[in-house]
Amino acid sequence: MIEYQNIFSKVQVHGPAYEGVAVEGSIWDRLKDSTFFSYWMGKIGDAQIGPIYLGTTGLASLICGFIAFEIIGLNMWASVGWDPVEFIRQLPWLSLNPPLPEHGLSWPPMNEGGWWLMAGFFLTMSILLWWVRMYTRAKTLGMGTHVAWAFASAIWLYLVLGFIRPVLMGSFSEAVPFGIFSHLDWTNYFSIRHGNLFYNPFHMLSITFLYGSVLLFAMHAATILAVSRYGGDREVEQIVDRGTASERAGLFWRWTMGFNASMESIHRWAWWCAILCTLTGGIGILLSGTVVDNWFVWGVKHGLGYPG
Ligand code: 07D
Ligand code: 07D
Repeated sequence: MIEYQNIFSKVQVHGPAYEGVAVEGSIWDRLKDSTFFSYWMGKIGDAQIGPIYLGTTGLASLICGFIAFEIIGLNMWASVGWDPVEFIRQLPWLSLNPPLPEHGLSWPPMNEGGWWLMAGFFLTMSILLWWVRMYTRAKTLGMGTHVAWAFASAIWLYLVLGFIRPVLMGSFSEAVPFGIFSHLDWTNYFSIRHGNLFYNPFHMLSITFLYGSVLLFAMHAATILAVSRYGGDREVEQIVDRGTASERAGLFWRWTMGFNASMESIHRWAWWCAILCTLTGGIGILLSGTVVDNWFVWGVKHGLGYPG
């Protein structure tokens, strides 16, 4: 059927499945026949699914993640007497808790935190192996390792919360429980225990970068969408054939606030803003209870209290 098409018609055009650039150094072959097209995924991104790279670290990570998931899930299920209906009904409130305080950093009985330690170990292995996978995949493709370092910043906060700070405090009971609401209760309790986390300057920084990331993301996404009618979303063309899109986008911001980020710098701003959220956050948590016991008292002492 012949249809009228122009460059603004919403059609999905695609050729034969593309295996991707050839690279050296992979020990596993690319799964050649695993590629397919999804019309609906094409609505939100690239319609071609695969080839996916599993690899040794990927497989090891998935296995470790699966073990952690099973330990957490089975402990939760056991906590409702193996009743499947209650398990589903109470799932958000179920929890696998860290060791009791009396066990300090020693290995506790399985039901008093041993399962938590084991799940934590496998979850951490899974996350670290996934990090290695991201790093090596980027290297193999000849890319920078920015994604891996961004992920490392999140892992830093995760490790501070569940491992580094508990070790410094001398007890795994300080760590976060595995559970939907129990981890929220833990977060609330942490703030109260340390005299209101709002007075922790690193919590302030972390929030600033969180809000900053959201603001930058909104500004960048909106700007590119606003010039996509001039081809602004087609980054390659904008680089080799300077059109009107980038110039308009830059001028818009110079008009409205006198300054514009460059096509490259906006991504550096976004990268740093996001990275610093969890980086400063991890510092804030690490200092709580180790260096500063009560952030409100600390704040008042350092001039954050009401001036009177
Ligand atoms: C959208 C990418 C997809 C990821 C998703 C999360 C699991 C957990 C495990 C049932 C943005 C997958 C979730 C695999 C299942 C079990 C045992 C990322 C996107 C969809 N939190 N937190 C959530 C984690 C901490 C806090 C939601 C993880 C700290 C608050 C989800 C960690 C503190 C609120 C979740 C972690 C804290 C949440 C949505 C690890 C301080 C919410 C997350 C490993 C930082 C929100 C009911 C999301 C909510 C929420 C997961 C750590 C505070 C369950 C995996 C200890 C205040 N957290 N969290 O979308 O609705 O992230 O909670 O450190 O309000 Mg949390
Ligand atoms: C948790 C990094 C680890 C995640 C990893 C992901 C999987 C899933 C599954 C793919 C999120 C592993 C992934 C396993 C795989 C699938 C499906 C990142 C994580 C490695 N706070 N607060 C922050 C605000 C209060 C408290 C940060 C706001 C209260 C504590 C953030 C408010 C009290 C901690 C922030 C507010 C309190 C924080 C988190 C307002 C509670 C932390 C940044 C408006 C009553 C954490 C220094 C982040 C931190 C943290 C925001 C209020 C407690 C900026 C906006 C006063 C204990 N808070 N907070 O990116 O770093 O987390 O603090 O009230 O530990 Mg807070």
